[in-house]
Amino acid sequence: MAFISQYSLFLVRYSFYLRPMEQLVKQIDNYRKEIEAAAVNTPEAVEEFRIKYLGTKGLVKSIMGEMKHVANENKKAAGQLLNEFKLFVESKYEALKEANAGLQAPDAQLIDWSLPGDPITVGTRHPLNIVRNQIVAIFKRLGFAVAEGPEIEDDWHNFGAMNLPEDHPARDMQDTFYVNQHPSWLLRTHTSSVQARVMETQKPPIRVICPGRVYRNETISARAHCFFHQVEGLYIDENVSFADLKQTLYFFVQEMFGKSVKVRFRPSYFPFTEPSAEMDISCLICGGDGCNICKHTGWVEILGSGMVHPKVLENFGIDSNKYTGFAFGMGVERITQLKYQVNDLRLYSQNDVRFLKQFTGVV
Ligand code: 2U9
Repeated sequence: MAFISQYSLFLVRYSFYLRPMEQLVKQIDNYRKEIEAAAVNTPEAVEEFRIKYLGTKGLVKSIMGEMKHVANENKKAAGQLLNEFKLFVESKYEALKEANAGLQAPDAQLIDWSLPGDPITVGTRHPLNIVRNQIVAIFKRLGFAVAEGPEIEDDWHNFGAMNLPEDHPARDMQDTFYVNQHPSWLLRTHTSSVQARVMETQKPPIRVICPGRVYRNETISARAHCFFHQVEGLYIDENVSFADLKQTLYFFVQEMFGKSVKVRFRPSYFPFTEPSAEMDISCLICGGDGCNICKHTGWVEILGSGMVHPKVLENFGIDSNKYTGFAFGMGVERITQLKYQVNDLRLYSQNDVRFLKQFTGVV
C-alpha cells in the first residue's frame, strides 16, 4: 500500500502535473520585462542574447516544452501566448543585431585596412622540368607521342636489345647500378629501354619521345652526376632517311634556341645506330666567334643521333628491309645548361632556393 501511494504521488508531481495558465502568463510577462531591460550594445552581447534566448538550449525552446503541462482546454491559448513570445524574442534579436551591426570590437578598429596583404609565396617549376616540357612540346608538334617506362630495367631492354655486346664497358659494374638481389636488374642507363618496350608492343609507324631519369655510376662533380635526365626519340616507318633526321633535329634546335642558331653533324659511333652522328650548335654565348663556353671552337655539342641499327629493328621482329628509322638522345641538363648558363650539375639536385627562385615565373 505504502508503495502504491508513493507511486501515485510521483505521477501527480511529474506526469500529471498541470501548469496553471495564470502562472504561465505571469512568467512570460516577467521574461518580456527582463528582455526589454537587457543591456545589449556590442556584437558579442547580441550573440550572447541569441544563445541565451533563441539557442538550442535557450529559454524559448525550454518554455515551449511547457506546453505538455498545460491542460487540454488551455492549450490553444497557451500556444498563442508562447508563439507571440517567441516572435517577440526573435524581433527583439533582429533589432539588436541591426543596431549593433556597424559596431566593431575595439581591437578591430586598430586594424589598418589600407596596408598591403601578406604576399602569397608561389613556387617555381624546376628548370629541368621547364626545359623537358619545352622539348616535349616541340616534338609533339611534329607528331611525336610521349612514352614512359620503368627506371628499374632488365638487362635485355637496357643493353641486349640495344645491340650492346656482353663485354661492352657500359655494362660494367663500374658504370651501371645493378640490383643486388636480382643481378640481371639494373637502374636504366638511358631511356632507350622505353623505346625498346614501345617496339615490343607497337608496329611501325612508330614516332615517340621518351623523357625520363637515368642512372650511371659516376663520381658526383660539377660535370658528372649519378643520375641525370634524357629525352630520347625514335621514328620508324618506311622510307625514313638521314635527311628526315637532320631536318627534324634542325627544326628542334631552331624552336628551342632561335632561328639564328646554326647546326653541324659530326660522325660518331653508338652500338644502336648506324650511321651515327653527334650534333653541335653554334655557341649561344659568342655566336660562333669563340669563347670560354665553346672552348674557342664556336660550337657546342647538344645531342647524339643516328639511323636505327638493323639488328635493333630485327630484335623486335621489324623487317629492316622494309622499315628504317632514326633515333636521337639528349641530356636535359645539357640543354638547360646551354639555355640558362647553369655551369654546375649539382645545382639541379641541391634544392637551393637561391638557385630555384631564379626560375620564378618561367612556365
Ligand atoms: C632505339 C634505337 C636507338 C638513341 C640514341 C643517342 C644517339 C645519344 C646520348 C646523348 C647525350 C645520351 O644523354 S646522353 O648522354 N644519346 O647519343 N641516343 S641515338 O638511340 C636509340 C634509341 C632507341 C630503339
